[in-house]
Amino acid sequence: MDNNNIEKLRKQVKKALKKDKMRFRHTIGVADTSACLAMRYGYDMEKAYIAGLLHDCAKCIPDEIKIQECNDNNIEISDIEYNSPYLLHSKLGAFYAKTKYGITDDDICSAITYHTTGKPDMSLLDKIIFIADYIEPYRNKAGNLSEIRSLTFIDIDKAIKVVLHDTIEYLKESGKPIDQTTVDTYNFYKDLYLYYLCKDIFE
Ligand code: DGI
Ligand code: FE
Ligand code: FE
Repeated sequence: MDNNNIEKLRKQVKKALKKDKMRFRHTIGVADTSACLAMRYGYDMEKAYIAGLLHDCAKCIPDEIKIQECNDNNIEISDIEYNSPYLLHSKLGAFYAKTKYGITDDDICSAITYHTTGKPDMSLLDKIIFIADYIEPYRNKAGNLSEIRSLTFIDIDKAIKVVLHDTIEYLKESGKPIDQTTVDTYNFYKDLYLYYLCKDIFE
């Protein structure tokens, strides 16, 4: 890895997240976990580490500024995002990765954009960041964490299905609006075996 570049990004993110000390600790947890998953699934470790480092870089921006920054930079805001502006930290984070952190790699920007809701048929890096965000060592609130952690290293797609299932249940219980992308992602990973079956039939 280019350790000088990583160190530069690490310091910059630490500053951006200084309002919330736990957030930087989480960020390092996600970067480390993403690197481990890159080793497991044969992905570029440096790209995974950088995406992990930057995934929440817009998390500490106040909600009204998030909305303003999205409006100023032609980043579309859905009704659900207006109601739950914290969701915007993903899209805005990808924008900051490009504009403030000098990231030109589309795979990294995509993984940041979709790290909260996921999306159907994610790239390997999208999946690594999505799941690393949920299982990194400092996370301790969600249920089934130890099962999901070991499942992630056996079958990342199945682990993603479980995470989405549990997230949707949590959102329902807490009465929060559910983004259509979250639902679409769950349906995709729930029926993944059908997708592969049909792919084989039509190819
Ligand atoms: O930023 P983090 O806290 O590290 O993690 P994250 O970006 O995955 O955000 C987690 C929160 O996002 C968690 O409380 C669940 C919530 N979330 C995920 N999908 C949706 C959602 N919230 C709403 N309202 N709707 C969604 O579809
Ligand atoms: Fe996040
Ligand atoms: Fe996160």
